[in-house]
Amino acid sequence: MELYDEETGVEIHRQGVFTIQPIDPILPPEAMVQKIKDTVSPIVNAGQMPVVIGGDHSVSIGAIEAVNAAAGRLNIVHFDAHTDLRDSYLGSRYSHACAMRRVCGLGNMLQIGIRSVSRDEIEFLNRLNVEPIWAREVIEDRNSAILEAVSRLEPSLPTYVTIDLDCLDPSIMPAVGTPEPGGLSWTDLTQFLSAITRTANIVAFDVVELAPIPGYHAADFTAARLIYKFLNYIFASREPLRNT
Ligand SMILES: [Mn+2]
Repeated sequence: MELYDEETGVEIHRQGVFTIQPIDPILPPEAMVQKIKDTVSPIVNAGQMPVVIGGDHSVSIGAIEAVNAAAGRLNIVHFDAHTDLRDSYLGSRYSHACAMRRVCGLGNMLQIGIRSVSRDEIEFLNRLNVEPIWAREVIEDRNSAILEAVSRLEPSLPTYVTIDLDCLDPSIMPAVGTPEPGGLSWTDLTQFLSAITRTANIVAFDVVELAPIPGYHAADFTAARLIYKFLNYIFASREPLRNT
């Protein structure tokens, strides 16, 4: 992967990227949430930006709780085909299908790219009086969808972005557990991230749900490029670059 970003001119690795050891999965799910929270908290408290890579979308719960504990109320920007607002799924309240239900009380939730939802989830959204930015709205008119998203951020709040890779169309991101047709393009997603980065103070993000298909490396590469692209957007708007 090319480390120079052709769009921003940033080489984020010069700012320093440190990869910690993977967190071993443990049971039960509540204990895993706590373990992720305990891992992310010292990173936030040290003033660093955690980038959490899953795995199952439930990894976002502990990460968002850790950032909320340190930074208070958040904008929580959620890219996904699914709302993940079930109260429980297959017997667990910490399933990937419940990730946003567990954390939506920690801030101002904005969901983008949604195109698969249950009746219960719609009723829950109605009670919260919020509506997702649907995938079809992005595809019909990306620029107005971006303006809508930006207008719904609370500028004073630190911002956590969680990206379920199934927000992308399966034609470019088939390597997910629950693919849905009619998704975002690479340009849709990156233009949203660019606009959000210019509006809000991003303090952490995650990229989740990659389920690699053996022999199909395009999806893995896309996930890696997305992480670097987003980091480049974030840090392009901050410190001047060191050109050495
Ligand atoms: Mn999803």
